Amino acid sequence: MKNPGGEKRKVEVLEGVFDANEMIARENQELLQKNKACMVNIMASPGAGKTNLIMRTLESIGQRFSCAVVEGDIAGKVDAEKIAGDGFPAIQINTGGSCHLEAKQVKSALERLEMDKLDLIFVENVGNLVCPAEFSLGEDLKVMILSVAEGDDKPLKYPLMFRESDVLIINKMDLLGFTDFELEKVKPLVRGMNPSIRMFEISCREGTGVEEWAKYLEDVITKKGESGGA
Ligand SMILES: Nc1nc2c(ncn2[C@@H]2O[C@H](COP(=O)(O)OP(=O)(O)O)[C@@H](O)[C@H]2O)c(=O)[nH]1
Ligand SMILES: [Mg+2]
Repeated sequence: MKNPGGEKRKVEVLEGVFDANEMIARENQELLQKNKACMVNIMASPGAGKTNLIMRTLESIGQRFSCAVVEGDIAGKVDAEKIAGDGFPAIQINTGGSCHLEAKQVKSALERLEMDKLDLIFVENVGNLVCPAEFSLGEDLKVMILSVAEGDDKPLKYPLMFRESDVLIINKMDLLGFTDFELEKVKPLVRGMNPSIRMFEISCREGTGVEEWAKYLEDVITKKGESGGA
């Protein structure tokens, strides 16, 4: 035996990482509840349309609700600059190589925002269909985007993300006819994996489907606003 106890120690370390994250995620939840603010975690592959979806949604509801965005990227601040350019508070987190956001990074971003004035905080997670699904941030809603250009086999390859999400946005519907993406195959497949998931078909490019999604989100924000609070 080359590494006695090695595997067990690795498992214990991993459990420790998840437990520590879970604890801070709960603190984030409490902070959000105290301020009656809603946090939405947007997860997808790089290029699926996370930033565009956030910007389109803010176009639709950003005047009625007070909104801010936390941007997670390995490096750079391109997305935060785009959001700030539209006049919304934006905080960039650089993970420096890590492929997902953790609750403690989001906590430090929330502490820099005027939480008592906010109704909605979008968190754009790092582009990745794997690890973001494993790290809770204390969010009210986990939203994943699958764009039709990525192919319709993704639920089979990345089942955890599809199982964990509350909402699936199928984006780039304007490109459907140029791809072999089979909508009628994907929807029942995802429904079978996650019976309660909400699905919206959207084109951020053309704006189609955005209103229906925005209406759904508006109801979630309003319910949170009417809940307990401080
Ligand atoms: N055709 C098309 N392109 C889109 C759509 N949504 C986003 N894009 C493009 O896809 C690219 C990546 O979008 P972005 O929002 O930056 O993706 P992110 O990396 O997930 O944040 C950009 O060139 C967008 O213009 C859409 O609905 N249709
Ligand atoms: Mg982006």
